[in-house]
Amino acid sequence: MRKLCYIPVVAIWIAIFSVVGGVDRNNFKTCDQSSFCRRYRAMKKGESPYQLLLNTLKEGESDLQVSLINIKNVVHFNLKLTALENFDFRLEIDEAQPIKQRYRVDYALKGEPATRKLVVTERTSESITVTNGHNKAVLHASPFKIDLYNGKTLMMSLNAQGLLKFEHYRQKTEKPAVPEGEEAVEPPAPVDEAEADIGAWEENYKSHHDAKPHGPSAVGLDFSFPNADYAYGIPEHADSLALKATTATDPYRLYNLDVFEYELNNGMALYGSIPFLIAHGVEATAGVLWLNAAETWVDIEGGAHKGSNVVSSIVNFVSGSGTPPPPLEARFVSESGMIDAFLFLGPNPETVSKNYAEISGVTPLPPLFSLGYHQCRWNYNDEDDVKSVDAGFDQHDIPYDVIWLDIEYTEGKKYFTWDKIKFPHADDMMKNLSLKGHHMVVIIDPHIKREGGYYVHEDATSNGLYVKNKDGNDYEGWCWPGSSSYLDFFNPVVRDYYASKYSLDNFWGTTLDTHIWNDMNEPSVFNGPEVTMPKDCVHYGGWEHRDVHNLYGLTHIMSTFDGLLKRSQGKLRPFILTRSVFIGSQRYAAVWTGDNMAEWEHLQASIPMCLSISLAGMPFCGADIGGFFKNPDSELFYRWYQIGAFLPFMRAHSHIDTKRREPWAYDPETTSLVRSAVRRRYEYLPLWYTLFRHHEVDGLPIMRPIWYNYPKDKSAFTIEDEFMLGKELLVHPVTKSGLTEVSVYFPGEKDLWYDIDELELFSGHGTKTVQTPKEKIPVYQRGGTIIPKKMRIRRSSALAKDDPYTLQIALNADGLASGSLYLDDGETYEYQKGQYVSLVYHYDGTTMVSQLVDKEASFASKSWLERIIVMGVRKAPGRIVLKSQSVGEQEIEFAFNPNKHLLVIRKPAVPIAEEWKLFFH
Ligand code: NBV
Repeated sequence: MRKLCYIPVVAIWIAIFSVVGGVDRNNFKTCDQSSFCRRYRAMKKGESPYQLLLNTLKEGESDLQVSLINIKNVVHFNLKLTALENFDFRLEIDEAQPIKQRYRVDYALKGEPATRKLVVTERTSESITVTNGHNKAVLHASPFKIDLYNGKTLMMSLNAQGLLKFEHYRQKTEKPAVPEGEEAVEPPAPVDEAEADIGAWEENYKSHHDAKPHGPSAVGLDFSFPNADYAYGIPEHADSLALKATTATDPYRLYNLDVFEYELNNGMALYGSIPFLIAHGVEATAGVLWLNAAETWVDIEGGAHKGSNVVSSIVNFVSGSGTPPPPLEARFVSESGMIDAFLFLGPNPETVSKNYAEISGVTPLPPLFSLGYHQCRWNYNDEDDVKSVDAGFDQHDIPYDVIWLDIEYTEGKKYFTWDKIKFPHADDMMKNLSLKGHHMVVIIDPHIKREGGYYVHEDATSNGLYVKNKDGNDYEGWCWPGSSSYLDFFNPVVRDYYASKYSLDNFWGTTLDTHIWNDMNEPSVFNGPEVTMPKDCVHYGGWEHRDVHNLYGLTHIMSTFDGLLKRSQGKLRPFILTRSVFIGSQRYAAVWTGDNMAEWEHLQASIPMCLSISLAGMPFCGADIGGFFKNPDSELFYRWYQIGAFLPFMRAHSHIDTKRREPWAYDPETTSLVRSAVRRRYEYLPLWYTLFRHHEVDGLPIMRPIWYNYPKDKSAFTIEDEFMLGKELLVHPVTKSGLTEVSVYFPGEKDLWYDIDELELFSGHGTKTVQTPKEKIPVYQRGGTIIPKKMRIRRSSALAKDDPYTLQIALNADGLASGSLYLDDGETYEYQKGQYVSLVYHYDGTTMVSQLVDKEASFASKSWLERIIVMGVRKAPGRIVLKSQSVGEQEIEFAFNPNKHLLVIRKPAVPIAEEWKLFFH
C-alpha cells in the first residue's frame, strides 16, 4: 500500500524536477507571462494620471489624509501620510470606495508602529509641506509627487517618474447576451488599460487556470533616490549583492517559490521574499519597505548600476555636454493589496537598519547551541546511523551541537509521527544525545497527508482547518506524502491547533532538546502552478491566496514558535529553521539559502545571498555546507567548511542521492582541515553570541557588507567576496578552486587589520595579497577591537559552558581598543529578567578595565579569564598588576614577543563576570 501511494509522487517529482541540469525556466513565469507585471511595464514614464485634491486635506495628530484622483477613469483614493517615531514616514494609499476590501498585510510587523506629531508647515495651491520634527515631506498635487527630505537633503521622491498605478476593484462587464438572429453589439469600452489586458479577468499558465474572480487589482509605484549609487536587499535572489539594472532583463521577482536546482546570477524568485530595499551612496542611505504580500516585481534603473550607462553620462555631464546621470530608481508592482510603504530617510546604513528593525522586529537571542555546528543529511536513516555519526564526531575529535533528521524519519511523510521501524526508540536516542550536550532538529513540513486514520488529517478535515480551493472545498495538491492538503495558518484556531502538536505529550519521541526545521513552506505544491498553491485558493477571512502568498511561511513558523515555546511553559528559547521568509520572519527563525549545488559558484553565491538577507533584517542565515545537490571534491568540501564557520548559521547538508559526506568521509587531511574549521567556529562562539545579543538590542545586521561599516568608501560598494562580522572581523574566504593566494581589500584609511592566525598586524588600508595554503581562512581583526573567545576543545557548546575565556585585543593606530562580552545561561528567557552579564572592556596602554554595563543584572558564571592577548603592542610593560574585588591586587605574568608586537597576559584568573582593572607599569 505504501509503495502504491509513493509512485505518483515520484512520477510528479521527476516530471517537475529534471534530475540534473539546472532550473527548468518553463516552470516559472516571466514578467510578460504575469499579466499585471506586463501591464505595469507597459506604462510610460511621465504620464501620471494621478492628482491630489489638496482642498480635501484632513490633518490628524500624527498623519494627514488627502484624496487622490485618477483623472483618466475618475476613481478616487485616500492617501495617508504618517509621521513615524524615528522621523521616517509611512505612505498608505487605498481605494476611497472599494467594492471589496483590499488586503492589508498582517503578522509581518512587530506591532502597530509608533508615531510622532506631524505638522503642516506650508500650503500652496500646488503643494503641502509637512514636518515630523526633523524630516520633511512635500506633496505636490499635479503631477502627483512626494519629495522626502532628511534635514535639507532630498532622500527620495515618489512618483517622480509618474509610474504610480492603482487598479481599483471593479465589476466585470459581461458581454450582453445576443438574441437569436441579431448582430452582436460591441461591448462597452474598457474603463482603463487594466481591463483591456487579456489576462485581466482570468489567466492561464501552462495547464493551470487562474479564475481571477476579482479582476485586475495591481498596485505599483516608483521611488527615486537622487543620492544613491546602488540598491541592495529585496531578497531572496541568487544574484549579486548590489542589485543590477533590470532595463534589459526581467525585474527582480518576489514570489515565494520552490525552485528546483536554482540558477545563479538572475532575479528569478526563490523561496523567500523580503520587500525591503536599501539605496546607498556616499552622501546618504535611505530605505523602502513595500508592505505587500502578493506577487511582486521590482525594476531597478539608474544610479551606478551595471547595465545603466552611468560612466559615460557622468563624463558627459562633467564635460558639460550632457544631462545629469539618471537617479537610482526602484519600481515596485504587486498583484493585489494596497500601497503601504515605509520610507526610511537614513541618513546612514545604521539608522536605516535600526528604524526598520523597530518596525519589523529583531531576531531574539537564539539558544547558544544553535550557533554551533549542525550536521544534517537527507537522511540519517535510522537510530544506528545517528549513533554512528555521533560516535564519528567523538572519534575524530570534532565538536558538533546538532544532528538533524530529514523527512524519512516520519511514517510515510506524516508529520508528528515516526517510522517506528527505523526509530523504535526515538525517545532514548534523543536522551542519549542530550547526555553529551547535543541537540536534534527534526523536519516538519506544512503539507498534510490525506490519509484516513492520520489524526492531523482527520482533525483538519472535520474542523475545517485546510486552505480551500475556489469552489470552497479543501484544496488538494501533491507533495512528498502524495495527495496532500495545506493547513490554513492564517486562521488563529489552526495556529493554536498546530502549536499544540509540538507538545511533548503529542509528539512522541521528542524532548525539550528537539528543535524544528520548517521546510517546503512557500508552500511547495508539486502539481500547482509554478510548484505552489493556486492564487484563487481561499484562506481564513475570505482572502485569496493571491493576496497573502508570501506570508504563508511566516504564519507557519509563527505557529511552530508558539508550539515550542508552550511546550516548555515559555521557559526555553526555540530554534527553528525556515526556508520561506517574509518581513518579520526574523522574529521566529533562522533561514538558509535552500537547495544549492556542490559547485564553486554556489559557494561564492552564499556570501551575497546571506548579505542581502541580513540587510533585509534576518541575521541568522547560512548555506548548505558542501552544497545540497551533487558531490563536492575534497577541496570544495573543506573550503566550504571554512566559509561556513564564519556565516551566522553553520550547517552541512546533502541530498539523499549524494555520497555520504560526514567530516571524516574523505581522506585524513580533509578531515583535519574540516576539524580546524569547525574548531574555529567554537573558538569564536562567545563573539557570535555577543554579536547576536547586540543585534537583539540594536537591530543591526551581524554579517555586513564592507560598505555598511565604511559607507563613504565607493570602492567597497560592489564587494561581495568578503564581508564583516559586526565591526570586529573581516572575512575573505577562499571561494575558487586551486587558489594559492587571494586579494583582500582592507577598508578604513586609518584602520589596522590583524591576522587571527598569526596574531600580528597584517595590513593597513588597501588591497593586499594573502597566501592561502589549504588551512588558511583569511580572517582579520580590526584594530581597536576586543574579542571574547574560548580556546578549549569540547564535544559541544554545552560542555564548554564553564570554560575560561580569552580576550583577544587588536590595537588601533592610537594604541587603543574596546569591546564587549555578553553571557547568560544560553537557553532560557531568564536573561530578560536580569540574569545575564554584559561587560565592556577598554584598553589604553596604561590600563585595561572590565566594566559591567548593567550593574543590576547578574549571572552566576563559573567561567574565569584565562588569558589576554594584545596585538600591536610597541613596547613590553615592566609589570602588570590586576585589581579586582575577588582577587585583590596581584601581579600577573606575561610574555612579550617584540617581533610580533604581541603581548600575552597569562592567567589573570579573575571570574569572568567581575569588574577589574589592569595597570601596565
Ligand atoms: O526534505 C527533503 C529536502 C531537504 O533536504 C532540503 O533541504 C529542502 O530544501 N527538501 C528540500 C525537499 C526536496 C528537495 C529536492
